[in-house]
Amino acid sequence: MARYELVKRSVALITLTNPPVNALSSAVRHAIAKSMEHALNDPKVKAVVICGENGRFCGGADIREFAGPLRGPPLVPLLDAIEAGEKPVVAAIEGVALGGGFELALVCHYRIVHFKARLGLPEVTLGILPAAGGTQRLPRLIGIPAALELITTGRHISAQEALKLGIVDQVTEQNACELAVEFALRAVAKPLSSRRVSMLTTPCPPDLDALLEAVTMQVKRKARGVMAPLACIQAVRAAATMPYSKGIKRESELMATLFNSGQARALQYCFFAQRTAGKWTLPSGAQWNNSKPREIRSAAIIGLGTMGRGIVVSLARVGISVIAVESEKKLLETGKQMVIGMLERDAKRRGVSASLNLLKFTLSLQDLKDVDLVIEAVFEDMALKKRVFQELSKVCRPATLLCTNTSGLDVDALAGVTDRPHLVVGMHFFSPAHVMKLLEVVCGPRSSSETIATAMSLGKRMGKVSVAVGNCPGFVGNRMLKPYLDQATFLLEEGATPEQIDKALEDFGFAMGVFRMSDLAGLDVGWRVRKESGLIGPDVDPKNPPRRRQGRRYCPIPDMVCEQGRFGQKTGRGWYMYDKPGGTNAKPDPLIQNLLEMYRSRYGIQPRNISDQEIIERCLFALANEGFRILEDGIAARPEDIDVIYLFGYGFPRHGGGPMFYASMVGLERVLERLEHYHQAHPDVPHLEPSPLLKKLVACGSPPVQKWREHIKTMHSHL
Ligand code: 3H9
Repeated sequence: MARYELVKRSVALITLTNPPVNALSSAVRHAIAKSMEHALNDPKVKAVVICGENGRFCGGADIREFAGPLRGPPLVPLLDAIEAGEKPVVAAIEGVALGGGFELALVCHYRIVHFKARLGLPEVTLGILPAAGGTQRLPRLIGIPAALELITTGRHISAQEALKLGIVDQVTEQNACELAVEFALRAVAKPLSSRRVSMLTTPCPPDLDALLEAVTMQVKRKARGVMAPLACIQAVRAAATMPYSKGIKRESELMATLFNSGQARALQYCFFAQRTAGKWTLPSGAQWNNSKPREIRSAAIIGLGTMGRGIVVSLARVGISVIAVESEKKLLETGKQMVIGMLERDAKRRGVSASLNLLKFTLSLQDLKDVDLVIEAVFEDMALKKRVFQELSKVCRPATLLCTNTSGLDVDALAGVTDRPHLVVGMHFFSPAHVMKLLEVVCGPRSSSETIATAMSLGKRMGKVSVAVGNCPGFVGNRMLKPYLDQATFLLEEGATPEQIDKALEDFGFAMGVFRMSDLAGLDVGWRVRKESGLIGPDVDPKNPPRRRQGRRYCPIPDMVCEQGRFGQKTGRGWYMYDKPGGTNAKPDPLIQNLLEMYRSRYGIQPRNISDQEIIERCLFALANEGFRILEDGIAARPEDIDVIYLFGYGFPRHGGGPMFYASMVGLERVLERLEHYHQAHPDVPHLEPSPLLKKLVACGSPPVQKWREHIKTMHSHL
């Protein structure tokens, strides 16, 4: 767990050896304590260097240990002892020094950093704070404003920025460890007192209270309802106003309030869920670690609408040559200008040069003969997509992968019109595609494991969080959205307003309430889908009661809104009104209020007061209930996959963990009881009927979310 060597006859080299990130597990802490004791007691040793194996200093405390009782030596006294020791200790930082790893570096008397290393205190992203002295030492070293910013955001910084901020002593392009040993030898004769960061006086700005207040407001605005950043601010205040010995106690008290909180559990769950999501597996036994992806050097995008443009940018900025195809000259020219502008802005922001030489724009599919992969992003129309896929089959070389960006159409039906169904897969990006991190990789029954591996690895290369899902209408994300949207509109019928529902959801932590989100996405898309699926229009049986379709409750209010030409932000009117078409400042619209009142009186609905609790329960439990059905149907392999999709694609608050984790936090028994209650009140809404899997899990004693898989695996998988 830590290797001890004597080098250059007088330097103790302690190497952390806990792959993959040298996390400070109890065994590692124990090994560091023993090694330090040995080094401090051995008269031959004049100085100490601490480094990490495999080019990684340390990724911090072992997060997996947080779930159990504390074992092994606690970190704070261990780190305090390193700092207080009479022999100089040098941290040789390569790869990462994060969280407890960074705190370990802060107690070393000197820090030498490789130029590619990243440092930071990301604890806040795990719902906790840097509780091994990080909140007390960093402000003493770099001042309150800079420390506050790093601690409350959890941002990783480069070696160069760390040098500029005064966190590290030297940045090197050489082997940091070798340089640190030389450095340590030179440090032997120097006094250590000024190098003990906990002994420094925190440089305190004159307007401390105003500064803390401003940061508090900023944090509350950005991360509504999130506890950890606020606790971080209080801990930093202690660093400014108390001696280290008291400040470290305050840090520990604040940590105690966070450590067992639901938010910390949710955020730590998200950390692991995100990493689990990449580990796809098929019933055939093919999986992420036994399927080799193909190398993709060139790609083509068909369609330069909003999605197509974003996909071109995502590919080009990771060095893939892209041919972009449009059907008309004017559309091609507009798309080209937009893509170039987006790439130039993106490159400027990242301080690199725009990779415009990788782009080619064309009107002809014939130009795609040699590309490695094609992503179709044309209008959401099955007949059109089939024509494109037939054409691609003829034009592209037999080995070219054919992918579709459809947001819900049948991927296998598209595969069926090609000459290579095994090379067809869905790559469902989210808008705007160059910004949104989520990618649903939709595996058709005939997609080969190599095809899936290639789409997943391409997603990773583009910086996406890729999740493999099965093929069904709407896949995972959009399939679950339907019951969620339905509940929101039923609540409107029953007496709520769009702003009341949005506020309840935003107070819960959603980036945007359901109606603001719909206005942003455009209301006409869903309207068209409802027309195509026969829910409205000439195919509807005239004998149908107006609030019932296809044997279930139906709310026609969204159709009435669209009939008035209100398509959301782009038309300046939707569920809200905006100052102008394309405006973003949503204001409640009295016309919508009127429409709702008229609607209720037409259908004899007596509006009632609806509580925020009912809004949250009906929207979120209906969402999770569909998630359980998706697990039963084998469309998602794990609850973690569903949660990751909602976290990265639909603005579900990270501190809620995602819909499935949230259901488990509330308690599956309670979710079941509430769904039964609401289904009894609304028997014509099948989505409120508790799913068999939910009932099964409750009957099995409501196991934690990580164990649900054991209850699902006997069921059919579409992956
Ligand atoms: C802390 O330090 C608290 C202290 O202040 C106070 C305590 C008193 N623990 O991300 P990757 C696993 S809180 C356990 O795919 P990359 C990870 O799950 C901690 N496991 O690699 C994965 O496992 P698997 C503050 C960890 O190269 C594998 O390592 N530190 C930890 O893309 C590879 O991870 C942080 O928040 C950990 N600390 O990125 C840093 N870290 O292979 C968290 C990773 O089974 N870590 N694993 O799926 C990271 O941000 C990234 O992992 C890192 C590497 C940037 C280090």
